[in-house]
Amino acid sequence: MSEKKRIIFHLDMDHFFTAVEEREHPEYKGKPVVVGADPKEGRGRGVVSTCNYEARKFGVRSGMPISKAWKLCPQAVYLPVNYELYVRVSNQIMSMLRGYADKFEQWGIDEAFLDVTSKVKNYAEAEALAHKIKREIYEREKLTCSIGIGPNKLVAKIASDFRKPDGLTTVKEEEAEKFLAPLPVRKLLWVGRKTEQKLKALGIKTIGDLARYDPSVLAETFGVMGTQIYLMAHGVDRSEVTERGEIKSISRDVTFEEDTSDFDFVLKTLDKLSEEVHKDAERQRFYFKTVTVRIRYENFETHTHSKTLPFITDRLQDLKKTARELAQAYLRPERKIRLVGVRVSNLISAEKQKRLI
Ligand code: TTP
Ligand code: MG
Repeated sequence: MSEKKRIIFHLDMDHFFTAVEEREHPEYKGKPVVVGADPKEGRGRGVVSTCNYEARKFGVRSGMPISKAWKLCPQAVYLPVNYELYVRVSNQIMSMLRGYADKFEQWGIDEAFLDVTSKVKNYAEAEALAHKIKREIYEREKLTCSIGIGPNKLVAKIASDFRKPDGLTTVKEEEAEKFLAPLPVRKLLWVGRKTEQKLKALGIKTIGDLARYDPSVLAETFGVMGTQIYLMAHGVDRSEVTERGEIKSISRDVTFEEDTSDFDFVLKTLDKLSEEVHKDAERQRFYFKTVTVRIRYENFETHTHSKTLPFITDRLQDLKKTARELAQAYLRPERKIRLVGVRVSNLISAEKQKRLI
């Protein structure tokens, strides 16, 4: 007997950071709102984290330099990122959602996959459940979301993005290929800008183009990923919804062979640790916000010192610079150092950050 076909939801909150801000400040309602770096009347550095749909009408987008956003829409309400608040709201939504799923997987701060296979008999019941969830989130949090329903994670994720805000899109297994065909290949998970350019060079722009392409050429050009994206273009994705123990931090430390007061050496070691931590974060596709340095003196007295940056970053230079700054206070000529360590925390999935303009 064949296994029961899966039914998967992907839920994505609408303009999440700004939606939370609007809820907290009803006076912003109807106005363009941008959350991100301080625009400093157009001279500000840093980027837009997100903006509401009113601001999007002016062309403002996530990841855009804040100075450009200011040029496009100087009349918007500009707000700093209140990350702690959004995480709190996110946690409440996620714990509510968990209860509706056989298997649950949070994906970044405002998205989640739910495997609801055993909870519903068919797609009609799945839609009713999705409406119920949307209503409940609205009643509890006064926030809207968009849900995609599909036979697997891939199709569900693309479906949730299809009609936004406050959308609900269902794509059954037999409809998947047709639904995907006209969409740009970029919509497939893991197709970044570079792959997109390479595919374009082969004349592949839409998912349909990719589905019709010779899979052996794709395998030659892109290796394993070539085969994967070919299957994805046909709406095939066997990956399971899996609860991931959220990774809270990434760290590295080193104990010196001999205790040292050569501070140039200590700082260079710190740089190296920063590079390793950065590489790990990059591999796991995390951005970070908090940097912590740990120093142990020869008598085992240990200190940690943290700094939370005013922005989310993935830049090595931000990490190195902050780690060096934090370490300065502990470099005292009379105290030899035994161990140094670097940690990044307050992690956010890079999936959220990658769509740069
Ligand atoms: P998204 O779900 O990608 O965006 P969104 O919720 O703001 O808008 P949409 O209605 O299109 O879903 O990201 C969720 C949050 O993650 C977003 O509110 C802010 C943050 N974020 C960044 O900090 N930087 C980014 O580049 C992106 C894309 C998101
Ligand atoms: Mg969202």
